Amino acid sequence: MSKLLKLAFLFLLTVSLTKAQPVPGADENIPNLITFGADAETSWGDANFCQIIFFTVPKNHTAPIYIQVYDPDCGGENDEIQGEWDTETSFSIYGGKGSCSSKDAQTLNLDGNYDEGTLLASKTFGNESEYDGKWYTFGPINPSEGEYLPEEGGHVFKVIVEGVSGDDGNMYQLYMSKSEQQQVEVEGGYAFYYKYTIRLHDNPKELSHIYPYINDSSIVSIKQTNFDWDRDGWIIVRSVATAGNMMKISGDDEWVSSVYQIKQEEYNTSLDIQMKKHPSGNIRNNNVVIYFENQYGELLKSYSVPIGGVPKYKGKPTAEEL
Ligand SMILES: [Ca+2]
Ligand SMILES: [Ca+2]
Ligand SMILES: [Ca+2]
Ligand SMILES: [Ca+2]
Repeated sequence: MSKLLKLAFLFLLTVSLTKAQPVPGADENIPNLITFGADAETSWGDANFCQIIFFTVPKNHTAPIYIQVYDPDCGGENDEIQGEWDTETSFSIYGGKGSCSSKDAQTLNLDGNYDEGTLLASKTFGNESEYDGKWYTFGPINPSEGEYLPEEGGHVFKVIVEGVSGDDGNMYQLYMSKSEQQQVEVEGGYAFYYKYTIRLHDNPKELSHIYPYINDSSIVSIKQTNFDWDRDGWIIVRSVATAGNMMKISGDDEWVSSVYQIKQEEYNTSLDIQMKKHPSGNIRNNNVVIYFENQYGELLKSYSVPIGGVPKYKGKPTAEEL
């Protein structure tokens, strides 16, 4: 990233971030994250039984923070049973040098040193009614225990969610809070990720979004890849320069990719990747994986709140667009 773009990025962060700490975020309108136990079938929608989410605390925030998980258990409400409840899921929080800058933490699978850094807190949950439909709080955590990354404007924490055993789907939400008991935003804090494994809405009227950020003027194209979409509707890219272009969607237990050419106006803006369900509403409990790469095969960051705000198309639709 050029120095100018970095400055613009930090400026956009400070002016645009509100409601930035629930994951999934309010603007994403995604019901839940999901991670299956390691013995699950991939055809149920989770390709590799892990999820990694990053949280940034701005440099000027020095009071303790908390990482909270809604419905961390796998059982009762909010979760997907296969046979009987027998799934264990671990939630682990890392900080310190290398935890977030490590290339292995920015890849798709739990390979190499993905867990580099200092383990600050970890807990494994099974089918435990005590945590069913409730928030669990990790912390207090001192912001300085995160990895300081100037390009992110503060200290960054890594949360690794891993389906240790069993075959059920654990649905949950994450939150970075400045309160131990409640969900209270850390002003200027935000969350990002390189890959999302999520549950889509059942209601076809709901429109979900993901907001990858085009941070670098050397990006000429992005490749989106999705898994197990079950041909459920459409994935559409919208931006300041594109009224709406289709991206390919996958079938059952299948990976599919398509390429989108980046336009100059899109540098230093977010793309709005819209996930529109098929209007029949026949496809329920749909779990999917999605990620984005630049032309060098590097994964792009998506932010739970779009950097610079939700992009608004500024031109007239042309023939090839929707
Ligand atoms: Ca089971
Ligand atoms: Ca539950
Ligand atoms: Ca759960
Ligand atoms: Ca699916």
